[in-house]
Amino acid sequence: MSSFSAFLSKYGQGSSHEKYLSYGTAGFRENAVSFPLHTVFARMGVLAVLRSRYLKNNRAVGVMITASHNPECDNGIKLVDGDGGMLNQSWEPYAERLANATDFVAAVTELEQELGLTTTATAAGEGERGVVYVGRDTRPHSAELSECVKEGVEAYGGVVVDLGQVTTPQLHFAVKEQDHGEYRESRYFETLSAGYLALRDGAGSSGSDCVVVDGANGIGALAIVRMGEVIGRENLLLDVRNAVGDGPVNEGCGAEIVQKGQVPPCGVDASSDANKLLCSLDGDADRIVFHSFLGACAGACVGSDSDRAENKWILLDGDKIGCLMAVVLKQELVAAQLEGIFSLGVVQTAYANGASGAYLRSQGVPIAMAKTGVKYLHHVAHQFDVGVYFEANGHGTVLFSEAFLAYLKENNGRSGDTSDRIALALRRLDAFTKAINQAVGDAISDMLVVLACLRILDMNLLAWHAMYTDLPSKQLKIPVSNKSLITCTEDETAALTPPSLPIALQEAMSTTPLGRCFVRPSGTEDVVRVYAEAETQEAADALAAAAVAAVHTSLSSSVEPILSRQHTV
Ligand code: G16
Repeated sequence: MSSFSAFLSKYGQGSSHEKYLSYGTAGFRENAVSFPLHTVFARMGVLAVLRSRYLKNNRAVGVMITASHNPECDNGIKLVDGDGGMLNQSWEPYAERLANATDFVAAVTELEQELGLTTTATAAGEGERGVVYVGRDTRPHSAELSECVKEGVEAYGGVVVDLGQVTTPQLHFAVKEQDHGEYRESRYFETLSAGYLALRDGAGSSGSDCVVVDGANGIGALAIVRMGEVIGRENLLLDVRNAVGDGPVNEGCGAEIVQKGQVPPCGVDASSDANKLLCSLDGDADRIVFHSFLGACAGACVGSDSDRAENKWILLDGDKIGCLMAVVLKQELVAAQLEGIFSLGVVQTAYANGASGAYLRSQGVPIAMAKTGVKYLHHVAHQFDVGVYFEANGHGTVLFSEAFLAYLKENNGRSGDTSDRIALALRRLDAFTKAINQAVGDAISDMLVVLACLRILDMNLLAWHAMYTDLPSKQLKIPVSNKSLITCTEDETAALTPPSLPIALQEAMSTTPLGRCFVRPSGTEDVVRVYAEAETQEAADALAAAAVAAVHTSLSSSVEPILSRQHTV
């Protein structure tokens, strides 16, 4: 589409929808069949050009078409900022403004003026036009919606770099790495694979790491096969289940149902896959959890004989991944004699199992808290030189400060005055910074780093699982039409409204040994999420049920007065 006026006649000036679209936990998400997403996506193409032009020097930004962990019928948009991170939060209201505008031209003109972008994009010269990297997942509607975004970019005078089908973290990585020249798809695979091989170099026995991967029927299944080819079967043996075409994205498989439902995905088998390291990605491969069926084993085992006889299934979630990485990083910081010079910390959310926090404290690793959403954790992790952040759902990464990276650059490889162990630790820390995707949580990168960490600690998956024992927990979601009636404290550990809700939750917790629960409105689905943990599984289940009842009661008694405060278009 060549002109902005043609764009306007195709997509219209006014709003295409009744509902007010909010920029949620990770962008806009709706049912792609029943909601008119095309206009919103085209408008986000325009917004992306504005952001890129605002950042100057043709700093590219990214647009990802995906609804990530949601069912296949949903689609959504994630905006990637010029540094490769999530869109700066100060721009979320601008995205909402354009998505919901009833007079789109007026809204764009107003925004241009507010941002001081005096030349209109269509009249801007080379170097000022704005560049947008566009990626998409494998959902059936993603290709068409991606065209809408591209039309918005081009009609508004921007330049599209179409990455095609990529994982969300691949897009983030490409945007972050744009200083290295033109986009080259292979750079992602080369960088991460080299980091992984360097990190595991000389650690543990030689030979391949073996993993069964549940690809959630999504894009991650394609990308991980490619990563396996680059790394080579002599180093990494992948057995991919739930690949693209095996079923709808995330249906019966993937990280979301495995972690939240605490059940194995389809495509794996309790007896033929016993004792194997299994992992599940989500629909856009930005999160991962590990799991396994305990079976008869020759060496040291955890779990009782009966657990193994029954092929008991165990889950190693984002908390366990964060703890594993923190332990390795701490060990290597100590070995490099850098502890106390560079800070290390872990960022968690209210969903973190209480046992993981206790474990980290016992290891002397400081913990910081953030509200749900990697955009919040990422921000908090910057307070450490080495900031590990993980949500229990498996979304996370490690960030390193500029000072720490500069120190590694100067000292890694220096010989003479460094002992072998110091030199090894510096090499490992340096390799860690390359194997991990510092732009965003990345299932494939996280998988490689976990495999290397297990080698470094000479730990099998059962020993990793035994690092600490999770408190029994239960997660549920309640479909509601009015989730905004529920509000929480900043850290999401306590409800604020409806007023009866915090009282009811407090009462339920007070009678439950080691009971902790909270509820919060989801930022990606029309549901209220419930989390409960307690001393026993029965108590956690009962506490979750009490929280569900409290949500229903409080909503039914407060609908009238609070509904009037809902957004209107
Ligand atoms: C997104 C966010 C995550 C968040 C998840 C669920 O993940 O990036 O940080 O934990 O949504 O959020 P909520 O509980 O608000 O629905 P993804 O993988 O779906 O993009």
